[in-house]
Amino acid sequence: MKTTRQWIATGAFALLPLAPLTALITAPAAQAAVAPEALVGPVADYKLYVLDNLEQLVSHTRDFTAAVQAGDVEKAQALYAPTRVYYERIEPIAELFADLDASIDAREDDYEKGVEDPDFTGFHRLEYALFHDDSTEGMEKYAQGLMDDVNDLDSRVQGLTFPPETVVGGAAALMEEVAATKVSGEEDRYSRTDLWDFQGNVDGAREIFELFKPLAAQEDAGFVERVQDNFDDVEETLADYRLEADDPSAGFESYDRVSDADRRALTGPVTVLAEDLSTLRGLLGLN
Ligand SMILES: [Cu+2]
Repeated sequence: MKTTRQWIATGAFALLPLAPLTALITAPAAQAAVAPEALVGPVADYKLYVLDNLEQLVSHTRDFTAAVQAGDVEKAQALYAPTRVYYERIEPIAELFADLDASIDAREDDYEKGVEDPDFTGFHRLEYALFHDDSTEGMEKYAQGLMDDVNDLDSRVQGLTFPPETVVGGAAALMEEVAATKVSGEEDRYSRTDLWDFQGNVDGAREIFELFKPLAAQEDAGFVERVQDNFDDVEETLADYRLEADDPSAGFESYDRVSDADRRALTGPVTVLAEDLSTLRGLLGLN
């Protein structure tokens, strides 16, 4: 979920003394040699990735919301994080469906009356019920609403055109958001499943990078290598918190167990990654 508040946070991030970002703002990269037609393939492949994740999101949301409807608190709690991963992976392009991003993934802070606000819906409304209240009472309509929104999102994206600058820019913006706000643990404050979301966000941003990588490599091979190393660093840090090293489906430790020092350690490589990714648009001539 990207709100005005987060855009501001992202903007504030841009004020940090980050050399490549500043350089990008003040002196746009020389006209890149990448031909616009060359972007068609990667964008088409990215759309397939998004549609594939949406298919998974639909089926996992069906199970998750069914557990809520059935009043099975324990099952719904267990399905919460694994369901969200598919949404978090496509978050780089959330601005293409901002209304649904709000109803699916907004936080209570985005609403005047917080948790009590009738407009506060979606995953995080259910998270509050499941992990704060330990209950599904009164949640039937929110479960149904989430399922409807996810179905709506799935059908809407089928017919959507993905502007390449939105896709490439989205990867950088999402990593900035992770470093600037998500590391604080604001996203999953009741379930403490933040690391699942981080991994989803990193997966989604990396997919974009990988698809545009051959084009970027033609412009700047050193850049590509650096970004790959950054991604590896972030993934290694996350891997330290996997419950089972060789079974990704086992998920992650509770975010409560990640110390302040470790949260800071995570911010470092994510920040560098965001900084570097923010120059990818310019490199591809998309500014
Ligand atoms: Cu999110």
